Amino acid sequence: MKTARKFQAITLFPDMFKGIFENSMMWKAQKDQHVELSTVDLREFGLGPRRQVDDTPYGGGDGMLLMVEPLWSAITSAKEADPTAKVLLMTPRGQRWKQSLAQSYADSGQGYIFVCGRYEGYDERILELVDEEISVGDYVLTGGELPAMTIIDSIVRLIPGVLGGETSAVIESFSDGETLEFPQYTRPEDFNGLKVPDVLLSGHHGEIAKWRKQNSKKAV
Ligand code: 4GY
Repeated sequence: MKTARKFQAITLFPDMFKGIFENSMMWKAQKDQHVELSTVDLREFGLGPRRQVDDTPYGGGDGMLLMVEPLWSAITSAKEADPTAKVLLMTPRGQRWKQSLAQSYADSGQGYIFVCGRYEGYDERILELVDEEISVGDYVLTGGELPAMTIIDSIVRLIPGVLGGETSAVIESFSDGETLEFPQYTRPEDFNGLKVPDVLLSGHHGEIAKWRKQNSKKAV
């Protein structure tokens, strides 16, 4: 029996992942034992009766930082569940996520632990436990949850057997790393005067392929 790869998200807001982990693709990927998606509630590793996870920065400055101890315990706990998992920190300082990375993470067969920060940042010492720092773009969000969900979604759909139809890898575009999708149309042929390009109705497969190539957006 195949054992599912574990994707664990460490977060103060586990409920944010519910709708994502339960969408149809994610649900099927889990049912078919490709992945096991779970959250680790950082609050459970907080300090003292108040389960404190944040504190003010040494040297002064605005806002609060996630403390090293609760994060360290949460990551250690996630690692116990999956000792070979790679630890990924969601941060605008990280390497920019892109399709080729999604592809290699999908191919790796690895488990992953997504560390989702809040407040003004992390105590830097947490980097001792981090394998990769990843950014989804040059903007600052209120937390790492949306980046983690974005990354998980982009990986899971590339795991062989997950998407279903399977033609998509061919149609799709970004997979060669150079092009985005070409324009596509479905019925009707004429919507209030907005027409489908003739070549797509022509049945000339060579011409269609050429048109699609010419009309693909180049990735930057
Ligand atoms: N952009 N790419 C991002 C982000 C939120 C304060 C550190 C991003 O990946 N993560 O904006 N994360 C911040 C919130 C703590 C992470």
